[in-house]
Amino acid sequence: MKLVVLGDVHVGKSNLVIEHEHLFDYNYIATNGVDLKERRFNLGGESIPVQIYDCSGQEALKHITCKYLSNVDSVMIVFDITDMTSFHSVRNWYQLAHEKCPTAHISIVGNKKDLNPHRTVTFKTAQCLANELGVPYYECSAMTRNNVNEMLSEIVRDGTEKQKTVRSKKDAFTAVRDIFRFIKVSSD
Ligand SMILES: Nc1nc2c(ncn2[C@@H]2O[C@H](COP(=O)(O)OP(=O)(O)OP(=O)(O)O)[C@@H](O)[C@H]2O)c(=O)[nH]1
Ligand SMILES: [Mg+2]
Repeated sequence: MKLVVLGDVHVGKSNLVIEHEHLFDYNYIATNGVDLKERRFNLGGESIPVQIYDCSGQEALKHITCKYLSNVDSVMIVFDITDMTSFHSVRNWYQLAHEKCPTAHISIVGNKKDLNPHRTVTFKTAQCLANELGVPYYECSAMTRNNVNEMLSEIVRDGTEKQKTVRSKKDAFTAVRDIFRFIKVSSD
């Protein structure tokens, strides 16, 4: 499964997708381009391999991100609940994802929940945007790991399910097209 992580700079994308708590970095190390991380998720006893494409939030590096937006199964759009500007960018990241990966499962994530007293984006505001875009909304903290693994497992599960539906629709379309081709050839 291919999962792409989008969102503005400094919202916590790289720290969100780390495998172990002790890897959390209090220092900010900007992602340069796109980092590929391989992780496995256990879903109902099955170990699912996931390639996580952790993208830079820098506007100047968006052209690099765009190169990785084909054959994507799932897109996570992250913002920082204490940073309204990063929330305002969610719509732009959504448009990019929707345009470049129309069949991908998309979700919105409000990170840095541990900074709740300083939040500037309410849960309700974020949930409203997610409802409008028809995608799920999650909140978590990459620092305390609150809701991170639960959320990632759910995103992997839903992304996998969606791809199964997309694939079976494609198969049905191909089968119907082949039948029509066969009928046409037979009647010629
Ligand atoms: N308090 C708090 N700080 C966090 C959390 N997640 C990340 N940070 C901090 O936020 C800063 C940015 O985190 P990164 O994970 O590097 O952000 P990014 O979105 O990958 O940034 P770019 O790679 O530049 O796009 C770092 O200093 C982290 O320590 C969180 O859940 N809570
Ligand atoms: Mg990063």
